[in-house]
Amino acid sequence: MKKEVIILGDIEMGAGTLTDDFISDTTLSRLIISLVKKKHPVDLILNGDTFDFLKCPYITKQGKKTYPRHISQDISLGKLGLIFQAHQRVFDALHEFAAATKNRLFFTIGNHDHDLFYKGIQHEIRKRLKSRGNVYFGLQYKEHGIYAEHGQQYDAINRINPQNYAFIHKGRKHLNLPWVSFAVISGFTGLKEEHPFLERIRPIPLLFSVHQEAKKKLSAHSLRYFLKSVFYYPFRYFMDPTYSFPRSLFHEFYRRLRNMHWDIDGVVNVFKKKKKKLIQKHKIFVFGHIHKKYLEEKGGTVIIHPDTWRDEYILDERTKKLIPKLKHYVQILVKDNGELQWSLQPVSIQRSSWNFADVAQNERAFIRLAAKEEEFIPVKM
Ligand SMILES: [Mn+2]
Repeated sequence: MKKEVIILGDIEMGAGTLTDDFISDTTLSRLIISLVKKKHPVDLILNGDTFDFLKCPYITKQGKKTYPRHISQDISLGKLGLIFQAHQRVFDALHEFAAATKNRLFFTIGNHDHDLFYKGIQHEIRKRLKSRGNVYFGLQYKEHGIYAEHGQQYDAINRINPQNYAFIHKGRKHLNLPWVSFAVISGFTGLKEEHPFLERIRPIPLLFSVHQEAKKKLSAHSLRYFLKSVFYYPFRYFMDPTYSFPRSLFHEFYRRLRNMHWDIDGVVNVFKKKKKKLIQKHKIFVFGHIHKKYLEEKGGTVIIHPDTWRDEYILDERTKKLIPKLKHYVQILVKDNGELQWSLQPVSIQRSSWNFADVAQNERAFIRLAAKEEEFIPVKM
């Protein structure tokens, strides 16, 4: 065999606080270590949203927890330090993986880790992993007829601008995030701290149907933020680009607000329309972003979403029980003759199912319990 390619995404590592939903450090580091033992070269692609910089707090010099919307490289570096601390085992495993120069590690950039555009962030990650020139950052991975990217570019409201990943405001460089990302930072991190567990539950419409209070709260919250973004912020903060509202997306946001539509729209159909040429040149396509398992095979081409590595649950409509999602990765063997053999591999985790009613009563207790079941040690909260 020439090479093995492993693709997984949406790990969303944060600072280990209430806004961090990644707790599967044991399972993920075990998987990475299993790759270290392989004799052949391995390309490991962490396919976007590897880090959740968006919901990761920044601790000021005075020790205060904040969620700033003006994200200079120093702010990003501060957050990265917290993420390294909270998820040491994952970075230790990645370091072991990258210690063999036959292996290569790719971070594709997603909407939650836009900060990876900063050269200083790339440098710190390479330093932490003691890279031997085999750690890469970019928007896509395309080799051996395999194409992987996060997928936010086919989602109108989360689309980023790679040519202008940052802007200058008051003489300093800050990340140029999509409007939704600024809304998450300023409008929703507080709500996430209040309801840290509810946000891990899918499908969202079913969640709202059994928890009217959460629906009302989110609805009121979003409406307020939306109205301010259109009628107030652009005037109050006229010179500040983080407050500019994309007029072209007004109808889209309005529609979503009216329908309480919080799921991410599928990216596959938009990709197919926009990238016809690219599709002809590759055989296997892997995306993230939507946090749903998806598989489509047709005429020798396959499109795969391996789902998320966040701690997420499916609410069972009949029993009202929360079923923990499995984790998945895409494994592709590149044979000596260039032939590709792919599979979508599930990774089982030992987890309990809980009654939704119990969880909703005491979200923080169940956040702690979930962490305990996966041997993850949260930061004091
Ligand atoms: Mn994403």
